[in-house]
Amino acid sequence: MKQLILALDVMDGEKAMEIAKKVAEHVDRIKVNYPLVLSAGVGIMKRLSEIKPVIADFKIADVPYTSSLIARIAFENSAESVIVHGFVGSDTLREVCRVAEEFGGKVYAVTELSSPGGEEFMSAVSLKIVEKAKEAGCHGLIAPSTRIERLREIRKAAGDMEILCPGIGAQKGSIEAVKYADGIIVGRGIYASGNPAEEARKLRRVLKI
Ligand code: 3DU
Repeated sequence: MKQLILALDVMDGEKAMEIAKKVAEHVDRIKVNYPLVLSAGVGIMKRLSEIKPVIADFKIADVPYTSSLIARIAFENSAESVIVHGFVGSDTLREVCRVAEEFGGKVYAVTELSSPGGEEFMSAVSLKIVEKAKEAGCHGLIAPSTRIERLREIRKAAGDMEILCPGIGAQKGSIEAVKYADGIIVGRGIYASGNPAEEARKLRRVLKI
């Protein structure tokens, strides 16, 4: 079954916990990013991980050593997986995968951002990123639901790597993405709605079709 991942980009820890509990029965995993972790502290990951597995979307993009420290902090604080930028190249990708392996965790590499700017530089190299991410041992990829034609190409190159797609909802990505992806990542479409549980339930129903 296709996964539904909540991108919990709120900036208040208690609010995050409240939303996570409300939507828990409809989502598979919770993705945290800088807005929440920098506001609420890294400890929020452990609390959320008691509800659902946590993906640490720190879009790691540094030299291998610094990247390894960031990945380690994420896994030591209960992350189930981390997201790394793919453009960093093989050495950083390999190093983050090495740390993940120590913890039995997973690594997802960003291919091209779903925002319009993702096309300016990243689309030109995203298939190469797929290749490098695969060679480095990444478990999966992050690919855009906002450019289905690119997603289709990425799917072809990815083989059996898992693909997660952000962009549905606020960024106006297409739900057609579920044809090529293993899961969708939705933030504002759920947490910024009047009724997060209901929005998550509706998305879950779409994923089952
Ligand atoms: O646009 P939304 O509110 O549904 O949130 C999408 C989340 O996914 C957000 O955390 C963002 O940082 C992340 N993301 C993208 O939106 C696009 C990417 O290419 C990669 C990650």
